[in-house]
Amino acid sequence: MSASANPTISRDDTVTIAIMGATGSGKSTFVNRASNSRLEESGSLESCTDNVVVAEPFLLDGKVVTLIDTPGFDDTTKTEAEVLGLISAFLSATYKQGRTLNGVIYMQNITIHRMGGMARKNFRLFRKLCGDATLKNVLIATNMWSDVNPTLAAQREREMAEKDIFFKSAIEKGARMVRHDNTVESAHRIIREIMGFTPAPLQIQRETVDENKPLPETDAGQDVKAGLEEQLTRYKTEVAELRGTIQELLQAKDDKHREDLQELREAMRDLQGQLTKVQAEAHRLREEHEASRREYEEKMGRMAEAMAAREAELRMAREARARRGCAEGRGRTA
Ligand SMILES: Nc1nc2c(ncn2[C@@H]2O[C@H](COP(=O)(O)OP(=O)(O)OP(=O)(O)O)[C@@H](O)[C@H]2O)c(=O)[nH]1
Ligand SMILES: [Mg+2]
Repeated sequence: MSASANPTISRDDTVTIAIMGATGSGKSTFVNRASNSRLEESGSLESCTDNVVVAEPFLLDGKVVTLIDTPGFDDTTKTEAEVLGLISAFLSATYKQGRTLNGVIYMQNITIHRMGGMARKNFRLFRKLCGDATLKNVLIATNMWSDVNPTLAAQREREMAEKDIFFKSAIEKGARMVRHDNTVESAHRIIREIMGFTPAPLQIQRETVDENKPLPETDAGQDVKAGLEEQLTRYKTEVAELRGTIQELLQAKDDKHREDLQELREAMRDLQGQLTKVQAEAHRLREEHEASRREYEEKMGRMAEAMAAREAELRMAREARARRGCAEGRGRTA
């Protein structure tokens, strides 16, 4: 028997799919539906999944399917740079172990009527992570259809597909939109579509592993870096302006400005707090990425090994079942 024909050692029967999308878009719910897992779902405005989480592998059409749940770049507890660090460390650790994703599902809530700044940024970073060449392996799964009037939802779906601000350009380059109605059948239908794709590395995997680029120099890393630099410039200008106003009021030595001064000083403290945060974030991305990358990659490497071990167990269980089935069949025909 050839290696590929032996289901206990074949890797051709492995399907790995990453689920990405904005926070609260329904990623963990999709994973739970599809794999019968119990990953935590969010019932509040706070983000829920703040790490990369590997779901229990499950069998679908004889294949071993593993879904990877991820945090959104707009996570409320982790910064964009941290989320990018986590996702890219997981993707490079698994790629180094010879695993290539069969596809990526980008979850999109159909009830949103505006592609706000955060949503746009989330999708832009997602695209930089994937790269144009891998968009053919991307399904944009719209969900929450039951929460909105069907005619309106269908209209939004069309808008999302046809407007530049949404997914038009990604669709032109190979991504496709599919509907998910929050049932197991719907989740499995989407996964079956992905099973037909040819696995391909994402851009971030090619950049960090094949080209050995540090994270801040990848396309996605540069995007995050540019965003931080923009924020830094804006905060610095605002601090300078506020300092000037405070100085003017102090020079006026007028008691009637005392309350204004108090408010301005508080605003200044807030602004300086924000500025310090952004500076720390920019520093982390610039200086500490190597250390955190190593740490993340070691952790993610262990996670990837555990994932492969669980898949092997599932294969063995499937084989044992098949052998039992054969023995029972022989028993019946004897
Ligand atoms: N009606 C409806 N609600 C959904 C669907 N998918 C998710 N939800 C609800 O949306 C909320 C957020 O879902 P999650 O699965 O936690 O979203 P997430 O993308 O994992 O969020 P983070 O972990 O914070 O990034 C939960 O209250 C879910 O019950 C869906 O298809 N239909
Ligand atoms: Mg989640």
